[in-house]
Amino acid sequence: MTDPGYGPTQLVCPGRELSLTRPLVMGILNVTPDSFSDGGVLFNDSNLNVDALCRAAETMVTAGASFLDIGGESTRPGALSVSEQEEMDRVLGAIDCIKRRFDVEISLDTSTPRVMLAGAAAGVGMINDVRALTREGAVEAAAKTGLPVCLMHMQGDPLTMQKGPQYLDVVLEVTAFLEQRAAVCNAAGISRERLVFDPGFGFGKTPKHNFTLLKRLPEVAALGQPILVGLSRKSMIASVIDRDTSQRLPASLALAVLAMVGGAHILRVHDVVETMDAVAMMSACAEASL
Ligand code: 7PM
Repeated sequence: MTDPGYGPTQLVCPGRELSLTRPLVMGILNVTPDSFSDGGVLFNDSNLNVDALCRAAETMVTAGASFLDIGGESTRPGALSVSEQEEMDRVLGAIDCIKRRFDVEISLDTSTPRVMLAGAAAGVGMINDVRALTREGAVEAAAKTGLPVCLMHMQGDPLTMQKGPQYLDVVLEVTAFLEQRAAVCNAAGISRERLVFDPGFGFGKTPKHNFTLLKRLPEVAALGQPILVGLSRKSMIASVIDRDTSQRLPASLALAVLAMVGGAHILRVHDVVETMDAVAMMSACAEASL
């Protein structure tokens, strides 16, 4: 639970300081033709479906989302990487469409330096890199943007990460990786205040690894950075109960509450309306007077 008494209290985006005393919700707007849960509703036959994008964004912003996460390169296990220009075209159209209509922070889900720079110029509020700035030139590009950056742990790459992931201690290895990436960022001029840490649920982890990370999330939160978690509709749910992606809302809400109790500050979810209610219940409990 994010005790208001300690830990990070705010995240600074250009033109907005977001308070972290209550967990924040990040709505997922996957603009890839093959996003695993909404099956390319927002982007298909290489055209951005602007109406669908705006409707989804409107619902999420109205419900209280603090961020909308826009990603143009699928990170589905086995996904082939997309060309830089294709990724650029997908995300820039969506960023422009959102920026013109909504007052909400855009989180840009990319590992590509050129896309980071273009996204920053187009007004995104945070870089969300599932590869923790490990691509050539990514640290330098992120430093140049001046934006906050979410560093996520992934073992291997999307093509191979789920082929028998192994750890001696998944929590110790994830926290060591995040600290090591933070040190690289600091050396490149990205101050610690700009860094958000994410354990990367489902990215090179077995179900047991994922549940161990969730159970021991306080150890990740103890690093002192804002914690972002992506648990929504993920396959760790299907490893326990037989539900396809469209039937995973109750379990996703249960995982969101467990993550908040464990110290998560930002919840990356598909279902913003419902998750905001879980945040309200969590906050009512956390803020109850002694
Ligand atoms: C296929 C597999 C499609 C996995 C989509 C996914 C995270 C993220 C994603 C996360 C951060 C999904 C993922 N997951 N960014 N982007 N943390 N920071 O389930 O857990 O949305 S893509």
